[in-house]
Amino acid sequence: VKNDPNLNALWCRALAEELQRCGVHRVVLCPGSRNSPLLFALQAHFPDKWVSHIDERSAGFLALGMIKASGLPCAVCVTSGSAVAQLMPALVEADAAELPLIIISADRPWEMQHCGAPQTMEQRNIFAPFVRASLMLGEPIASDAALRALRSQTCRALTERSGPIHMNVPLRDPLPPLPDKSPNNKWIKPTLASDADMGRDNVPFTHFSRGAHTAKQQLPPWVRSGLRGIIVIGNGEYAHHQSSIAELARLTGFPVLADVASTYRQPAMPQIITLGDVLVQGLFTSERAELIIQIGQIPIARAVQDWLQLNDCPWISLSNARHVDALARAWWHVSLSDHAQIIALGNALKSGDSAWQARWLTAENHGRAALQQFAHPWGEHRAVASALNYPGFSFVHLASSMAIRYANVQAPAHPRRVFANRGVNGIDGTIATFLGLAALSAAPGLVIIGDVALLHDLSALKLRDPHVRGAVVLLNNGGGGIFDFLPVHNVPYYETLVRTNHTHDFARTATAWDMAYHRVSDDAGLLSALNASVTGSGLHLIECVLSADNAVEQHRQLMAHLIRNAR
Ligand SMILES: Cc1ncc(C[n+]2csc(CCOP(=O)(O)OP(=O)(O)O)c2C)c(N)n1
Repeated sequence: VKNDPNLNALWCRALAEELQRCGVHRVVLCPGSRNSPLLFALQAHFPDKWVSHIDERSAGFLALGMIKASGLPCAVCVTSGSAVAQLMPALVEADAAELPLIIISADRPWEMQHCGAPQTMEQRNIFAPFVRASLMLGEPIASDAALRALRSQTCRALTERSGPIHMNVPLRDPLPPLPDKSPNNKWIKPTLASDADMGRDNVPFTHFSRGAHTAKQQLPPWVRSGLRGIIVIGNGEYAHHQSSIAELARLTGFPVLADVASTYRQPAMPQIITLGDVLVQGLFTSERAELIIQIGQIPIARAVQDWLQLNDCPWISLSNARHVDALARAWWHVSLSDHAQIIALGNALKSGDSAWQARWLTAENHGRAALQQFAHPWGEHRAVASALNYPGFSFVHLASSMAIRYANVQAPAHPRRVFANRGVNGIDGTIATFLGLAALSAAPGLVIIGDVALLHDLSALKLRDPHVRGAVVLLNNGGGGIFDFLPVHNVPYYETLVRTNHTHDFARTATAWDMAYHRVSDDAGLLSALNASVTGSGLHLIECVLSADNAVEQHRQLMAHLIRNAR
């Protein structure tokens, strides 16, 4: 990769080298002519760590899945024009969830801007509200100073605050990495100093330190031991902060209401409450906490949100930059990265009211026993419970809408990771994100998804790598079932305008995408299809045929049973 036949190849090599040396884990490459110098350079610097895909929207979500699976930054490279705009859905999710999605867009040079040149639009700062850094490069220049600046600024952008970044890279013809034989070719490779040409030896060109934490704050006077406290954790990627959170829980003894995709519902974590939704509507309805610690996003269950707000007590928000305080309740805010401050907090709060803590844990145990004993009829809860409890899947991805809500009740604490795109709660990109997660996992994966979300992202199935194994469990209730739970279901034209009822034939979808297909309408059928997907090869589409008529009633009956028994 040292020989650069033309200036674009040199420029893009320097860029790709710094991305690799700064720790970018995978690259997703979308085809185009303007970005072809970037494609070749990235492919050369990420051998075995690149994948090519035609649809930029899915490519963005694929990279997002890879970031979630690895905990590392991943990049997506696109050509100029509308291709760039296709990355917006994955980007807004990455922004809200604070995930390091690195967008690299090729652009036309300045002389082709604002004059009607083909495939050219305003790309500079197009993503400004959603990125932590926008590196808007100029056209390549074969000079030491420019190459050093390219390397240094790339390093800086990659070490800005955690979250997505955008690099816009204008390139002039001749584009491909071929020698330029045209008579007016001005580029003859000058003798460049080796650090500008080759960078430093396998380390980032410039190391940027993230800066020291703010001075330690004095704890407020209301932080004291013996309190009836509670910790709530919303869905999100908190794996980097798990030891701080677990230590805080251990020190305080507070019950931890952990959402299904909060990275905390793991048996190794202390005091997990999975049935917070049930307990706040039952045993604890009229009881109040003396201190609330909210970690990350607000909890998904509306009942938990409502109950929390009834508590007129101090509220601490432990969060990263984005999820500071959605309910505007916090008295005090501490950064989730500030391990020392979190431990100081835990030490000052230890130990909470032990009788209160014991009652939450006992009610949780009774509730889980009642959940297991409940004779679930065939329906959405039954399908989700069977899929979640089926052994052999190495990770689970949950679609927004009802899949994650049913799973929030059904999922026990389990060592495997549970993911969901809950930054902005989109139903888009669910399959592509799942395939990004699956690309980094040798064992079978499971995605549970509604029919509308699957129809929304069918083109992502093209992404399928032949090694991907697992199951797409489709909850087919013929439209957006979540809306049946809302008052809107009584309004005329509801079924056409909101629920968007359909009779799509998913068997034909499976044939078109060459997937093994199972159509199941009872639990035995589902279990045998799950078995086939865990033991067989490839990705299986398991369509659960569900009635649109009884989901709301079944959910209410289950919740009533759990509320009665979780005491
Ligand atoms: C990108 C996007 N578009 C629209 C919505 C609004 N929305 C929320 S749920 C939903 C219906 C989902 O239906 P389905 O995937 O079948 O799941 P179900 O509601 O039946 O569980 C829609 C359209 C959204 N969240 N995201």
